[in-house]
Amino acid sequence: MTNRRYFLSGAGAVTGALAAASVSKVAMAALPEPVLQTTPDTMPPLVPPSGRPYNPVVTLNGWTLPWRMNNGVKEFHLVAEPVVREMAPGFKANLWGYNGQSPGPTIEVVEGDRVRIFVTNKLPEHTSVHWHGQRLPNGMDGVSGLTQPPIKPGKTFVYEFVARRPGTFMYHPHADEMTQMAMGMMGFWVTHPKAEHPLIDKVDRDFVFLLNAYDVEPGSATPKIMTMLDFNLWSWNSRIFPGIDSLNVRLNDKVRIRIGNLTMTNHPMHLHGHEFLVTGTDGGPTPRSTRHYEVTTDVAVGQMRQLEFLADEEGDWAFHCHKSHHTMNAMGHDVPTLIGLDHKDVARQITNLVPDYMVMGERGMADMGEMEMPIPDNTARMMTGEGPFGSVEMGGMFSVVKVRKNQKPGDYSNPGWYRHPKGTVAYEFDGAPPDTPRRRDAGAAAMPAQNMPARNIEVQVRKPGGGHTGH
Ligand SMILES: [Cu+2]
Repeated sequence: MTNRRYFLSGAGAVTGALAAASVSKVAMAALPEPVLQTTPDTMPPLVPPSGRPYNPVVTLNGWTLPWRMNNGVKEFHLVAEPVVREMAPGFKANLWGYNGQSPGPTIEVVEGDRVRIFVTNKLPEHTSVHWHGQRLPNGMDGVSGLTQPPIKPGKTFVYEFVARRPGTFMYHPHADEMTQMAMGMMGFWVTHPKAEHPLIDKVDRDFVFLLNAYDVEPGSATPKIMTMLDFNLWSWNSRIFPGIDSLNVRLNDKVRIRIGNLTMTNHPMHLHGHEFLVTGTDGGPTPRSTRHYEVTTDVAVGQMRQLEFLADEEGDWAFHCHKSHHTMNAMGHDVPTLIGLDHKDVARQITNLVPDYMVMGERGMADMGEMEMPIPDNTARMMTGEGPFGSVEMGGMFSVVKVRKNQKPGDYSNPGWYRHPKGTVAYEFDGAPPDTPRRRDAGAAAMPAQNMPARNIEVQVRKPGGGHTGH
């Protein structure tokens, strides 16, 4: 928490805060001091210092925005600005975000809270903030041109509404969206229930993150904003594996993971070793009768999903998007499949022309995890991550849920690699390969093969010849 600055208590009251209107200089002086975050580390949960109590969430590689109470109103200050985000160790990207990071800080409130959010625009172009999924007055919905004028560079607007329903939400601009979301402007929002809720269970750990994607050419640092589908960095909270922190929990903890998708494609999220329930969607908590156990659930574009499970199996459990190209980092996409090809001849010929030529992929792509290949500066490795048994050969949307008996309640620190009990790890068989019995009779017993056709048949294809006959 050392990198956080908190609002000074007793800061001047904001008077005459105009909803969705720019604020005068006098009012600006009374704005809540913007709180900035300088590291991409996962910050501890922000235990609410004021207002109704709740069990705070933990933002993966992110943080929660502090607020100040002003006559019963929770006041936040978001600053839209260019940021440098370390997406993985050794790889920094020039993004746009809020309060020093992309994504912006998580906003956490309680059902029924009146919330006032000051948004200061330090971008080179206008912006707005849409509070994705919220019930609110139409003029607070943040659609530039439709429900408000855009927030010009240097201006501050005020949004004010009551957080009417509990659930999982997001925020993002609704002005030049293509650019601003491709550059990383987005954030998470959680509204906790104000009392015990029949459909919202208490959990021990509550993690949140956004799915986002960038197209940054290897060796450069700024995303290409025109990319529609062919992104090369698939990230959680603008981090890529192995830069994504693990989700560290205590054995038998009830765990909730809230996910929002602000990419241009869907992501089937897959958890190893446990089954989870989808307890919440865009519209709030799901009716219990609709819940069923899953190990993968799809999060479509623009959707939010809440997964819940009992972490009752110790270990290091992979948690990732199941689209295999989304667990890889930047690399040219035009690499042909070369498995089984013998390149020796080709390689020799090419090496005569291009001395540095290197063949990739003739035994699959796994070599890429360990290969000491020269890559441009400021480039994330394609697939990497050093595990206790070697390279994990992953990138992108991948992390690990670490379940430990000795993890203390409320301790989110990384416990290190799991120590497997003796005899519980897959091992190399060093005897003679056993003879696998196989059935030799075609079709086996259930349905004997008919052996048809009995003789070779010559297929004659007659192509339409001559001109059309004009039918
Ligand atoms: Cu995916």
